[in-house]
Amino acid sequence: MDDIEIPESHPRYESLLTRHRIEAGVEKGITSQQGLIAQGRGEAYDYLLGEETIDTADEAARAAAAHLLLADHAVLSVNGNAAALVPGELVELAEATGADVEVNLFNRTEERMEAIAEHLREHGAEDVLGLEADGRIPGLDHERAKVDADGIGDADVVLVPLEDGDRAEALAAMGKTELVIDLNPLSRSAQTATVPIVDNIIRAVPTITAHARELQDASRDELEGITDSFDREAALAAAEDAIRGGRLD
Ligand code: PTJ
Repeated sequence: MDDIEIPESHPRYESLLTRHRIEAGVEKGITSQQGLIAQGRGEAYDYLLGEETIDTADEAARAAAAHLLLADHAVLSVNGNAAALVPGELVELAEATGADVEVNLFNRTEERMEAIAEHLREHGAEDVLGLEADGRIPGLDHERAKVDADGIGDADVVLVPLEDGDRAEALAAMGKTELVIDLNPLSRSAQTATVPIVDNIIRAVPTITAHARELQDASRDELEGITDSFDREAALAAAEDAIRGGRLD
């Protein structure tokens, strides 16, 4: 992250920077080894999407911003990949929307929980939830089910970037409004989301923040108009079409 030298003119600048961040995340004890594989999968979809935010992903990001602003209690769930790729950007999104930040891991270890919480604090987070682990997501086995009772346990709106499908389904079954960032429109996470944002987390988080800032003074009616008119099925279909159309270079 810090000692990297990739010329910005490189045609794959963003992709190389992303790889470097994930690698540094593994070295720092933040990202799991499986996170490398997950990133590779994501990259393949991103390549086919043209490595850009398609219009429907931008609309989804706007709907996600509106949900976060309307929420009674919004929580941004942070795993090892999200923490490595967009730590400061997640803190900014939390500030723009009043959401809490909670570390929530698929492969949970106390060492990684602590390392991620510390990494987020280094990037400006004041309160980082997830370490209490006094709540449970029903329907999951012990370690993967742990959440904070006054964090994700209590939230009505949760942003889950790069979530494992099982947990995304279990959170949805709890009746939470689930905002998912996932480059694969066919993944169970994207398919179960209230708002699937089919975009790279590197672009998606700043896009949601930009919409949230722009909507800061919007009325409840206006925000509800945005959430109600968002068509998740159409967004998923458009992303799938864009990927099938693919790119040939
Ligand atoms: O840090 P942990 O222990 O919580 O583990 C995190 C990972 C991501 C390893 C874990 O949740 C996992 O194994 O996830 P999956 O099942 O591999 O799913 C990850 C999804 O994220 C896949 O559908 C990928 O296409 C997608 N993805 C990968 N990189 C990105 C991405 N989506 C958006 N932006 C990316 N950069």
